[in-house]
Amino acid sequence: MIENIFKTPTHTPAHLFRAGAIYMITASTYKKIPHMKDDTRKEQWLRTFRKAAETHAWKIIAWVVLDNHYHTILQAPESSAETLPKLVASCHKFTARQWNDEDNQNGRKIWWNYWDTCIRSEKDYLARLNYLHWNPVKHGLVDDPKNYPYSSCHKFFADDLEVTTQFETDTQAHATLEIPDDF
Ligand code: NI
Repeated sequence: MIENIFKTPTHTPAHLFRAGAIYMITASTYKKIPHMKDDTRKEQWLRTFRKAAETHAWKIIAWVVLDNHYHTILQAPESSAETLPKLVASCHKFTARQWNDEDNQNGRKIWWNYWDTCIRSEKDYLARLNYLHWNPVKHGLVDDPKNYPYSSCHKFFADDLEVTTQFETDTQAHATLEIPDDF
């Protein structure tokens, strides 16, 4: 189980939706190979991604990790969002090296592409947040997002019943989002 999930305020102030402040990232493994099938690998991804975010002063708002991809929502530092490629590259480089060492496969390509979208409204933010936490259901892993341990779902909604209700009833909005997710 992933413990020690940081807590974030669930009501993100509207002023955060200034240009370039909040991003959704999706990244997948090369050829959709399930390199993160093991719990340990999912934990390693989370630990590494957190470290990379911290290094570049980005704040992780929400995350979900599956066997061959992940989705996260991030807040850029006040200065600018230009360090995002560095953040992702750093996480991918470190995890690739670690997993290739473990599997004795030097130089193997682990990660494929990543996609980022700037979130510009609170409505879009909530729809994407719901999409992210419902992702294990979409991928057929669980019936209820709360039964999937590798996301920020639990802590995120732990003490905000209003948002939880919205979260559970807003699944229709997911259909209109254009998020690469054929994994
Ligand atoms: Ni997905």
